[in-house]
Amino acid sequence: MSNRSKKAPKIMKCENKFCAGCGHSLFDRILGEVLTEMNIIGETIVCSDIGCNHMFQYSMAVDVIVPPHGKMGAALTAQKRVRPDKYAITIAGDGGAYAIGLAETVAAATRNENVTMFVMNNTLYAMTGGQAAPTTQLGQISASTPKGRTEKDHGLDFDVFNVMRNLDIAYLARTSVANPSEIRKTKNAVKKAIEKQRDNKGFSLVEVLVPCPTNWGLKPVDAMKRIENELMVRYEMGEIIDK
Ligand SMILES: Cc1ncc(C[n+]2csc(CCOP(=O)(O)OP(=O)(O)O)c2C)c(N)n1
Ligand code: SF4
Repeated sequence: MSNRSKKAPKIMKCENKFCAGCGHSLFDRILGEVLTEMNIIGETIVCSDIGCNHMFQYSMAVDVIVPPHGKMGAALTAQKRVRPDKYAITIAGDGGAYAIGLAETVAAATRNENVTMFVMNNTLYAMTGGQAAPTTQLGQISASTPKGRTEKDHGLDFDVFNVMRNLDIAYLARTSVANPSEIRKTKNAVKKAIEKQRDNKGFSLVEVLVPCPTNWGLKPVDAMKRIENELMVRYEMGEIIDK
């Protein structure tokens, strides 16, 4: 029987610190492979938001800065203007990018800043204990919606792409890590988003639907099924803007 496992690139310097079955780890491996294949590790600074997503920096050997939570759109803008010779990339959560940081995310997109945002959407604030975020789905149980999110009490969930799709930006895509085909699409989107920055095309954002089995109260395999059966059905998937 052939061994089809692929060795992790050297940029992944040690085992990650995420819970078993966490989607952030899959994304980090994808980003590590893309930075390695594009040969731009030394030319990249990752602007890391606070959240479980920030734990990439323990296992990925790349330069990192950590601005205040949610301010990635502003911090990336500053970073790119001060060091235009470096790729300005962020890894953020949906809480950071779409709640506390919504204004900064949309403002950076409105200016079509030449930066790249990767937003891990796990439909809640994971690191602080699983509270509801704008992305928490109707009916979803979270630490702050113990009976499930309702329109009456918590409002409808918010799809930021309804705003972003109308802006003059270089690239907007939504993918997931739910199966091998989606992982390939994510890798392709990550590469394309970074290429837009390389070619000075402007702002790019890739949202990746990732499981949080711990706060969802699901086994890892069932958390992946939730992405396929619920989230990938609810959201528009694929490339929405590609200029
Ligand atoms: C200004 C500020 N407000 C709040 C917090 C507390 N805080 C830390 S992480 C986090 C939420 C993280 O959720 P998300 O961005 O969705 O990332 P995830 O943990 O799900 O990967 C919050 C509210 C903080 N660190 N700083
Ligand atoms: S709490 Fe959720 S998002 Fe955080 S490391 Fe664990 S599985 Fe991942």
